[in-house]
Amino acid sequence: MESLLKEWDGETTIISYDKPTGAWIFIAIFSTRLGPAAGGTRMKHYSDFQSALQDALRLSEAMTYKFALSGISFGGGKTVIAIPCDFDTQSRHALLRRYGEMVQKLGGLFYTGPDVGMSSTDMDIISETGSPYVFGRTPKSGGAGSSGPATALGVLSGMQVACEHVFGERSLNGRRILVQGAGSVGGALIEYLRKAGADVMFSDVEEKSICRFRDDFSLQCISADKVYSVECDIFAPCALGAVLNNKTIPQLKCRVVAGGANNQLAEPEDAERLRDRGILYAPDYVINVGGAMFLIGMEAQDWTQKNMENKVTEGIQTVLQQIFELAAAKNITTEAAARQVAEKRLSSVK
Ligand code: PPY
Repeated sequence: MESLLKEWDGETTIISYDKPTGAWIFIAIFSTRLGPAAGGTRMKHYSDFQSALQDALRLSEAMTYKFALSGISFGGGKTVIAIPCDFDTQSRHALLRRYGEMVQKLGGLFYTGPDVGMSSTDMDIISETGSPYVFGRTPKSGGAGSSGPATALGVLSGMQVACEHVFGERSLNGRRILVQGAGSVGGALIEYLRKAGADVMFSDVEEKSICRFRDDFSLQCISADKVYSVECDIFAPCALGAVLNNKTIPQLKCRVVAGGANNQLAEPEDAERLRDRGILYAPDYVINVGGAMFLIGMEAQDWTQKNMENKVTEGIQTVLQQIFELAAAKNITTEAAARQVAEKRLSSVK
């Protein structure tokens, strides 16, 4: 734990052990340079304490770059609630209320919302004690609801720019696209892609998603063991992190990687591995910011739905184009180019 924290470049980490449930809560605040830190709360089981902490630390860094590139005046943070494998769901409500109290005590240093393992209903519970620092409540409770479709819209916009770069045209019509994970982001992305005329395949382990997209939509379902080696134009990771690594990258048979999942690269060298294989990578935090823009824009800045859609689409396309051009001009990876653009924005603010 000591070395993880020493090597991390962020500002503050708050660690709490929730005795009644045995859950660990990690609130990582990477940067408040552009404004109060914001980022989702991820709740899941981890094999060990270290990997849960590491997830929070890395995700809070990505949030910082996300906001820096999107022009939204928030800093980057993230919470991981690491629950034990025998977690009793009966205790969920009380745990979320205790977590809300922690957020409340931070007094606006950190704003949160949903991430993996969390829903709008959970946000309603957290805001019972954590209000007004909670985004993403249900519409019934005054929130904007699910951010999945907005994230998907941003990913779609990023794919169009990537296609222009690689194939010379933005259109996704006829492109063979594999979506890994058909949950709230991947599922919405599949719908956008079908409307755009793409030839969509998907991969998921949840029976409910498989039934919906394979049986109702008649889409080809790719088994987990083949997901990295299927031939396609675009591979879109929309589920887990670290799916791009030294084992999977050599198997890929795509021209573009563009998806909604956070922290897709297992290690920094994976950006070079992708480039060496001639695969154009649209950095995850550049194209998956639509959800954060949706939550903050709709709930804190009075954007209309149309307004939000335009800002997500145009904002992501402009920045991604700039990143691809910078990467080509300087002969660096798209990940390195994205970082340079983000760092520039961060250092322009005192
Ligand atoms: C993410 O984009 O990964 C998020 O965590 C979204 C978000 C942004 C701001 C507040 C809460 C959640």
